Amino acid sequence: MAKGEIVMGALAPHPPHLVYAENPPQNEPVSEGGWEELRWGYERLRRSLVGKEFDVIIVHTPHWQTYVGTHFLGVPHFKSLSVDPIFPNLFRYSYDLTVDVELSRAIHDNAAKAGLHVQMMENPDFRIDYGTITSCHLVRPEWDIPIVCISSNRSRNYFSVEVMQANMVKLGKATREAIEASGKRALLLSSNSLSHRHFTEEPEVPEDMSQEHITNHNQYLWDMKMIELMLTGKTREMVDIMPDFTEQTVAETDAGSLTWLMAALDFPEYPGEMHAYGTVIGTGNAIIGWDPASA
Ligand code: 2X7
Ligand code: FE2
Repeated sequence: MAKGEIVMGALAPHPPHLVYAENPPQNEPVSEGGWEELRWGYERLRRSLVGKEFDVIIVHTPHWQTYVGTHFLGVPHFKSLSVDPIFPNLFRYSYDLTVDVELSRAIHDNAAKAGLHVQMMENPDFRIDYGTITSCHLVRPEWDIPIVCISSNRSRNYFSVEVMQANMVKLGKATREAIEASGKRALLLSSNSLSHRHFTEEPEVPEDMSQEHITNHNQYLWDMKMIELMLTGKTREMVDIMPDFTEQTVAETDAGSLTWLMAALDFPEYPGEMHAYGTVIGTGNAIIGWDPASA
C-alpha cells in the first residue's frame, strides 16, 4: 500500500455568517449577501484544490468542546438540523454527512499510544457542531467526501494554554502518522477565527457591511503578526507566541485547532498561501492554505 499523505492543510474559519451569506439550499434563513472578501477567499481555496484528489477531510473544531480528553466521531453517518446557539437567526442548517470511522479510530489509537486521553463518540443522535459544518461546507459544498471530526479538548481552561499546546502537538503528530499508515490522501482543516473579541450587538441587517470592521486596532496588529509568520514559513515562532496572542485577543486559537494543524504539517517552513483576511462581527478571520507539494 502506498504511504498516505496530507494533500493540503488549511486555516478555514467558521463564522456561520459566511454560510448565511451564500444562501445554500441547506440553510433556512435567507440573506442579501455580505462578507464577500472572505467568501471569495474560500472560492480561491476551493480553486487551489482543483486537480488534487483527496479521500477524506479531517477537521479540528472549537465548537465541539470536550473537557475530558479529545473525542472523535465514531458513527458512519449523521443527518439532522444544526442551529447556531448565538445566531439562530443566521444558521439553521440541514446536514447529511458521512464519517471515515476507520481513519478516525486509527488517529484515536495513535493518540492513545502517545499518552493522550481519547474517546470515540458513538452516540448516533449526536448533534454535529456548527464549526465543523461551516468549515466543511465552505471548503467542499458538495459534501461528497467523508470527514473525520476531532473535538477541541479544553485543557486550556483547567490547566493552561501551554498544556493545551503540548497536547495538540502530540495530536498533530499522531494524526499525520495515522494518515501515512492508512494510505489515504487527506485535506486537513483548522476551523477557527484568529482574534475573537466581537461586538455584543448585531446590526439590524446582519449583512449590512457598513457596520463591519475589526473590534479594535490591537486585534488587527496581532492578527497581522500571526499572518506574517504563517506567510513566511515561521510557523514554529507563530506557535511559540500563540499563548500571548490567545490571551491578548481572546483568540479562537485557544481551542488548539491551529496548533494541531501546524504539528500535523510538521511546522511548515514553506509559505502558506493567503486567500483572504476579513472580519465577521468584529472578529479576525484568515483563510490560508499550506500545500506540502510546494515545500
Ligand atoms: O463561531 C463564530 C466565530 N468563530 C466567529 C465569528 C462569529 C460567529 O461565530
Ligand atoms: Fe467560532
